[in-house]
Amino acid sequence: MTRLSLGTLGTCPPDVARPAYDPAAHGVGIVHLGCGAFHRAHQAVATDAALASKGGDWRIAAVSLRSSEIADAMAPQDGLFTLIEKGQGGPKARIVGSVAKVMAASRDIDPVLGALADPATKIVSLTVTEKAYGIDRAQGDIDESHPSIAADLQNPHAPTGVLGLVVEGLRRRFDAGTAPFTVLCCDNLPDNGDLVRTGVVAFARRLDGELAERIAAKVAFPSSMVDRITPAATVETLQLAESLTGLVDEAAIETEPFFQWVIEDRFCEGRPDWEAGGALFVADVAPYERMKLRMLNGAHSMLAYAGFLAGHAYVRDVMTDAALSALVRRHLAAAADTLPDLPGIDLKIYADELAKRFENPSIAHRTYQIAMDGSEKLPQRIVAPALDALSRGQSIRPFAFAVAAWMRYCLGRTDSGETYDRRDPREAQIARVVEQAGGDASRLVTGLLALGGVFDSRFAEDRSVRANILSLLEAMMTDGMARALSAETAA
Ligand code: CS2
Repeated sequence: MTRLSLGTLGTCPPDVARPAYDPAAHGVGIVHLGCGAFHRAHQAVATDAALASKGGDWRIAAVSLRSSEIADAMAPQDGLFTLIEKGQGGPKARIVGSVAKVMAASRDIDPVLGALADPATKIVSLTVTEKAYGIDRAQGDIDESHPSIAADLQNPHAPTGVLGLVVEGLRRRFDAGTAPFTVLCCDNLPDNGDLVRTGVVAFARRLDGELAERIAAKVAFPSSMVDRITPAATVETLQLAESLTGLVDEAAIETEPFFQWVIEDRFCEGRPDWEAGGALFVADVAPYERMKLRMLNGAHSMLAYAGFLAGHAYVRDVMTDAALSALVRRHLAAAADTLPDLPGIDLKIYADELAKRFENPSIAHRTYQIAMDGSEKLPQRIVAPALDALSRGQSIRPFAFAVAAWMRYCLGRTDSGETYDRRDPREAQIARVVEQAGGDASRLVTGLLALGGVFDSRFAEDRSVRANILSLLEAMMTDGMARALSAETAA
């Protein structure tokens, strides 16, 4: 079979959309850290539309930070990949041409640093997941015990972590008299622009006070809210891409039709016409970000823990479980109640649309995938809305339920006794708490609530929060998740 590439692109059947521009005619203007499925389904697609609409040197040099797999997959394809949209009707394929190349940082960091320092680079965007930053969110500082922060502070001119790379890139630019790039965080973190700014400036301050001041004064860190449900690609994804396009594509991805990107329009050196791809530019992203983190992501985390333990491999299966889907809707409503009004958005309609997206029968989104890195996700998804619910006198039960499900998941074994890997950056601490609790729900609650940086003390020390979590966790541990779910819906 023939491999997808610029040379073979023309052989695709006519119903496969192709770049409406000549990819090779556009230079690179963006370095993107983190070339996972989400980036390819989101920023790369919006950039593809921007290139088609207004052109410009805005192609993307993507960086894969840990593995070299995606770099190896995309090199023979000239950076092209197939995006398969799965909504109502059959799957639709589109070839995306905005990624010029993918560099594997773990193999060779020099080209990455070269791209960061290149005057042609105007934007450095990021989808690296919550845990990659190494920011101590409670203290508003870097976490010096984070492995890549610790390594990069030791060796700042040959960094491998996110903050180290951004700071070294900016240092090289300032030294060469080059204007700084804009740093655009696209991870699911609250106030993500300010948060990354705090981390970058704090990291730079450890190295050089003057550099830190220049970054603080000159670099733009717009916040952005990103949304598109994109499961990890599987062998079936690649097979489907081949059957739709007639070409072998090792980097194909599948995603839902829905796309949302809300961005603060503060860029130091210009930006692509991302509006052409559906992006919305606003003065303040925070209300959109909170809505999405609390409703979509909060419900996702809750249903991932409860669903995985109730035997549901995929989100769509969760939505066919009457008890659990009722709890998903309860969670969406409770999260909506913690939010201020957002002009033009009806949160009830948004909640209904989310439930429909979760139900999408053609998207195979694993609950186990969403369950990953819970200790990094719960603060903004569950704890923050719970604190608002507490201060408004609203019920905290749905949030306590989500935390209890996570705690139950932390035990690392299903109701039938099968073990699984927790996959959390705080694995060692969680394992210690679980071991010391020895199957006692109360000790488990106490130990996990005390994990550093996860639960705000106002949440952890609230008597009703603790009592609700404990009774729910006891029910989950004694009766099993399926019965606990029915009991909770009946309550
Ligand atoms: C999910 C998100 O894995 C997760 O934690 O909640 O990746 C979610 O699918 C996206 O944020 C949707 O935009």
